[in-house]
Amino acid sequence: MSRTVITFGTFDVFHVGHLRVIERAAALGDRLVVGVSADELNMRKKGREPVFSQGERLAIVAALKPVSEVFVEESLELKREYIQQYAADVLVMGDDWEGRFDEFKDICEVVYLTRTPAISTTALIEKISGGN
Ligand code: C2G
Repeated sequence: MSRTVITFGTFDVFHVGHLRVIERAAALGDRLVVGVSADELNMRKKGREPVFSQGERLAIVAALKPVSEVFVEESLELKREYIQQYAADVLVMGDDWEGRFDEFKDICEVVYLTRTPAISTTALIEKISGGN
């Protein structure tokens, strides 16, 4: 039987940390579905607009070889619905979210993967805007 993995993220200013988590998530099953957070969700969550729009972020993630399907994550509160809608067997998140999604262990496996060290969208934005 085929195993569906689901993961979520903003994936703004796409970098190798994003790629690694997507590759490792895909390796846990046969089909990887990725929820890419909506611009509006980002404004609510981080108080700033992403550098790349949700359409651009979706296009980048959808073009990756390990990704089978993408959708727009409209709300953090809809995780259970998304897991059910995509019939996910495994929910994968980076360990910055450790423990936060344990409530879904009743409907799927929940796996937290170690983040790739020393790289983040925020650090990249600072580096680029600082010019060093
Ligand atoms: N990530 C990673 N290593 C990094 C940076 C990010 O493994 N150096 C992982 C994060 O842990 C996450 C994914 O890449 O699993 C996407 O990261 P973000 O774009 O920062 O996602 P976030 O804003 O945390 O959105 O519903 C949950 C949210 O949509 C998650």
